[in-house]
Parts: sequence; C-alpha cells; structure tokens
Amino acid sequence: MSTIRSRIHLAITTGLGMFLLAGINLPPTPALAKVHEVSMTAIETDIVIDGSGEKYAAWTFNGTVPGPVVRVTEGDTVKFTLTNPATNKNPHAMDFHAAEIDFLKNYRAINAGETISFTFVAKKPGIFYYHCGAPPMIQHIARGMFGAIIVDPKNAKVWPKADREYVLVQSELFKNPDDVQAMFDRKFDNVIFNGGIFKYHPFVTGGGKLDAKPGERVRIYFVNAGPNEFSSFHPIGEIWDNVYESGNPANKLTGVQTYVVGPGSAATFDVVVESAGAYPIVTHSLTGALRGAIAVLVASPDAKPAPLMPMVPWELPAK
Ligand SMILES: [Cu+2]
Repeated sequence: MSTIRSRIHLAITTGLGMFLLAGINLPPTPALAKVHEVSMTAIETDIVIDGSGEKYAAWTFNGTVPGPVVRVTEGDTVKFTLTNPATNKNPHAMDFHAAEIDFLKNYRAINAGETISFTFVAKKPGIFYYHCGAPPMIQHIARGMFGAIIVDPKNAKVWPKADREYVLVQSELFKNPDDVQAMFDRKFDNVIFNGGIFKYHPFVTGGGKLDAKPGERVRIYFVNAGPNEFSSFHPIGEIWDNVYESGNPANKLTGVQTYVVGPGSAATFDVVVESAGAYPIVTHSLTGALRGAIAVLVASPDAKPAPLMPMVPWELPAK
C-alpha cells in the first residue's frame, strides 16, 4: 500500500523578494501550495480477505482494498485522473469528500475503456473518505472501491505532533459480491478494517498488529466506508486523548471513550498509550467487532516504525 506522492508543478510565489531586498522585518516563510497529480485505475480483481487465504471478487482502486492513501496539505491542488480499463466489465467513478466541486460533472461514472479527470483544491484540513459512486453505489462500495485522503493542516503546530500514524478504514463485507439485495438488507457477513477479517489481530491465524511504543502519541486516521453500518470507535484499555471530527484540528474533543463515526464520515483519533501492553481498537457495536473489526495496538519498547496502512503478508499483489 503506497502513499501517493506528488510532483511539484507550481509554487505560489510571494512578495518575499521585496522583503529580502529591504533586509528587515522578514515574514515567516509561507507554506507553498503544491499541485499533486493523482492517478488511479479501477481494477476488478480478487483480493485476500483473511489469514487463511480466502479470496473475494473485489472491485478496487489500484488493486487493493482500501485503495491507496492520498496525502496532501491544506491549500494544495489535486489533479485527479481515473482510468477504467477496457478489460473491466463495469462503469466506475470517483467521489472525493475532500473536494468541493460539481458532482454531476466530476463524479459521473465512466464506462470501461474511458478516463475522466478533474481538479480540486483541498481547502479544508482533515481525514476524508473517497469512493466510487457508480450505480448501484452500495455494491461498488461493498466490493471495495473506497479509501482515505489525508489533508494535513497547513500549520503543523495547530495540533500536537504525532509520534506514529495509522490509517484504518472500516467497511462491511458481503461474501456474495453479487447479492445486492443482501447489501440493501444489511446482511453483512463481516465488518473489517483495511479490507481484512481480523487483519490486525495477532491471536487469529495470519493476523498482524499495529505497533507503538509506550508513551507515544498514536494518531489514527479513521474512515467509515460503510456502506451502511455506524462505527462506535473505542480503544479497549485506553481512552482517546483527543478526537478531531472529520480530522479537522479545529474540531477537538478531549478524553473520549467511544466516538461514533457514521458511514461516509471520518475522524482522527489520538491516543497516548500509557504503558506496554495490548490495546484492541474496535467498533463497540459488537456484531461488527466480533465479526472482524478488531485491530490490536501492541505497545512495546522495541516497536519498529510502520507504514500508514500496514498490509499483513496475506495481501495479493496488485495486477
Ligand atoms: Cu466502481
């Protein structure tokens, strides 16, 4: 799972040169807005959904569920292109919740063999959902066409620095990917984080974990992809030190045990793990937790650095 990095095309120039000539009263260096070219391909492919190697006929962005994490900074421009290869069987689309642009023009479904491009400025900081909106949208989301975009605040000092960051995306898994009626009837088989059943549960066959060191501020960017169920997000054995609604530093809550994130929403959760041990992060809606939505944060002094979205060895390579 890669984080999409950008190429810088444009630096917004300022009047800094004039101040340099004057030699006095230098202003703080302004953050330079960037332009990110982000391309994704709709890929209809099998993914592995648990440690036994069970496969699922997914629809994906770039071959994984969730799709790649996109990361930009508040004020940056995203030039996005979606390709729907001719080898696919279905229309697909892209809807970025971080964008404020016309839905009809930009989020329309394209047929196999077509591409679509649109541009937006990520004006508001936070953690945002992205997803396919092609009809039936409930099925395109249920089959895996979703992901997360982080819009970092322009001023990094607006909130505490995180020692470690993770992205978790919750969704429901319907084992018959063609049973759209079951999706409407909420008859899911599992609730999962990052596309896998108990993916970060070390006591389950093939399961991984999330690592941290005692005393670290762990920041979890959490997205609820749905399509239908609410998440009641809770760290067992801990308390969220801070919760930021939609991941916006201005929306700060303190000392929260459980926080509800509805389908299509997202929030950022900070926890400072007090001591070594295991801290299962769950949706406290227990039918979801006990069917797959448990991610164990293991705090240990020798914890290694980890990627934003760790993939355990049972991921199939993207085609
Ligand atoms: Cu789709």
